[in-house]
Amino acid sequence: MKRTTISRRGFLGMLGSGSAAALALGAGLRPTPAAAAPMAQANGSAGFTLPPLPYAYNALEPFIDTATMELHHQRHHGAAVNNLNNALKDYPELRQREISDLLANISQLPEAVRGGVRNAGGSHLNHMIYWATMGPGGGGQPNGALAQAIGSTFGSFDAFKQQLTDLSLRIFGSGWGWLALDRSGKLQLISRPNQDAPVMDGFNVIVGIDMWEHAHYLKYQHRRADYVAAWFNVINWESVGKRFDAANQAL
Ligand code: MN3
Repeated sequence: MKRTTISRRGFLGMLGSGSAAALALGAGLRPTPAAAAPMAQANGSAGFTLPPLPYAYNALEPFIDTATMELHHQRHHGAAVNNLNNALKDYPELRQREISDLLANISQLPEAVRGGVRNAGGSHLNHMIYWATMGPGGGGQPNGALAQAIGSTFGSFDAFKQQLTDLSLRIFGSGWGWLALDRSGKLQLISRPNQDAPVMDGFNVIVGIDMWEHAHYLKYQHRRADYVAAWFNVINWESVGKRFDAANQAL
């Protein structure tokens, strides 16, 4: 097994700090929510790259199994990165932009690339958030401002957990269930089909669960409720709380 050498702090830093670049965008473009911005640095001439996991592939055992993590990260997320670069092969300037920036402004992109950005780009962003908000020793409950906001919005952590579980299990086909901050700063539970990224319609996602079959089928098969319950045991609430704080600051 290949262990990653990048530190978790370094990876999370990449995911969390895009506000300066986003705010420097030209007039007419919507600023990218800071917490959704995956990477602040330029993408390089090759375009987008697959960031290493911030933990080992077996780090989420027994909740998310090693084989699923390897396939999911290397093959599914990796394919999305390749497809995104292929979709933008004639637009080198777009390959230098942040993916959350492209998605937030998708209606202003050339029509020829919108499908690729929506699907492959959405997948790239969604998966980066998914990896960054899980971790070994996870689970439990948030604290700080996020805990207060969840309590005031949903009544209790348990009520929030039940509602996110129900919403995720109601997804028909492939999609994602999300806790997100809307433009007014209100927490909402939302689902999206396929790889549609909520940043396309102004949501800044805080944490979410991949409900595609590839995310769970090797270990859980049809038992999607068991997968959702397991995912709650690997949520890195410290990382999620930082995303919430960044999203609030970007309002
Ligand atoms: Mn996936």
